[in-house]
Amino acid sequence: MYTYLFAMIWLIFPAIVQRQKHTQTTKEIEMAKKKLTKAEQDRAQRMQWWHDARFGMFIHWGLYSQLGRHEWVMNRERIPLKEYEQLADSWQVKPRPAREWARLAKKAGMKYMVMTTKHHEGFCLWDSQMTDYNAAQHGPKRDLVREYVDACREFDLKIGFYYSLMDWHHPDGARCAKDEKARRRFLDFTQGCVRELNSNYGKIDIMWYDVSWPLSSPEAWESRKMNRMVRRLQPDIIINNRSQLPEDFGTPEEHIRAEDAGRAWEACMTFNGSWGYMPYAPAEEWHPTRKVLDMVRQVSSGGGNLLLNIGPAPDGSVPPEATERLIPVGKWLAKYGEAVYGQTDRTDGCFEWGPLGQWTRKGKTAYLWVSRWPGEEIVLGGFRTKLRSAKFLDNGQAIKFEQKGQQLKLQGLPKKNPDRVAQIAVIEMEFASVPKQQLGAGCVLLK
Ligand code: H79
Repeated sequence: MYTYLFAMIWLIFPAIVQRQKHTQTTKEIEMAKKKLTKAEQDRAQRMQWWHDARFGMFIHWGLYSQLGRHEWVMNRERIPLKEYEQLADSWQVKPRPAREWARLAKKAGMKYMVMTTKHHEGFCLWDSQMTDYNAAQHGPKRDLVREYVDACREFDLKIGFYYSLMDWHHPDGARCAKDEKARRRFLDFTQGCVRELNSNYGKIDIMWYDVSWPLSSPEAWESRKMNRMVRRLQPDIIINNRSQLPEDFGTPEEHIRAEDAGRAWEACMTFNGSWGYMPYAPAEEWHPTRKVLDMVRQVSSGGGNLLLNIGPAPDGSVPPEATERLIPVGKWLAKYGEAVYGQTDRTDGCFEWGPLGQWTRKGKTAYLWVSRWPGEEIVLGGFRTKLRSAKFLDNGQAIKFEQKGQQLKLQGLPKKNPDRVAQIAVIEMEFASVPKQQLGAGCVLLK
């Protein structure tokens, strides 16, 4: 009997040890995979403020603003270059409009700004040595980038520079694709502009390249070299993905879709369908406050950012439609910002779609954004996780709840949506672990 037992242990023990060894090594491999490389750690550190910030203001302002028919007006209407160039001298700008933008951005709960230093039209808003087609030489006779940078600093907003690689004014902007000498000249111009922007204005936080037509590779653009220079001049800068290199973050445009997990992203959105000033857009085309807040929610629940655009009038003033909608956005964020700012986790795989509102999440804490208030009771189906507590996010008032089987009922609620700013009240719910809701299609879940 004992011999038999001994023999069994003798046989089984090494197998257990072996097995443990095996699981340890797989674990170790996984740990190693998860361990960030030095470069990834640096990036995570550099981008911490940006992730926490969540919400920024995009500014599209240039010669095209005078026409008010979209920033692509030169191309869309085939305006001859000589005729378009005259807009440089007719451009009149009021004193320091950037302060207005920055004040509004701050009030709206935005934490950073990105301004077009040069759009596709090729007109430079700064005092450039690379070309005299710039705001210091013509029309305004001022360095508008300097004013913008000063305003950002005054209102404690991080500073981003938009720079269009595509250039409709530079004589080599198109022929660089076909003529090697033209390409060399155009790259020297491009790199010279980018060097000036990153050398002359103190600390810059974001470099936001746009359209890289007509060259079709990062090699042709010398993007690696250019971005190495940018990082040498601005060690903490965050660079977008539009110089044909992935760099620090992705830039979905006019739609909100999360990038693959682990990849930072920022959705850039127009307010009314045009980036440049568009006085012809009817009021209905401007995103209402609730829509802006929904965009903020969408990016938060996907771990991304929102860069919402304003196209100022030619003199630099903010269109009243933007102010009217953004002031309540800021008021709302002042009440419910905790559901937005800071490290939010992705909600995919946690929650299902719901008719009364959607979610954001931080770890085990879920925020239900109730945009359709049903009255004194809210019923949520399919939760597999135990709810520990529920309360109103703005005033901390506790909410009674009952969780039985497949139903979670929030009870004793007010009859009407308690949020007076945008009719979107946020309920904070703390679960025992990361929440999991599963509903399937009918009353049965097919596994
Ligand atoms: O600045 C705003 C827009 O004017 C700009 N990006 C935002 C932030 C933008 N311009 N164009 N696009 C976005 C769409 C891209 C069009 C292009 Fe093409 C496709 C450029 C290059 C390939 C078609 C072919 C138009 C030019 C060449």
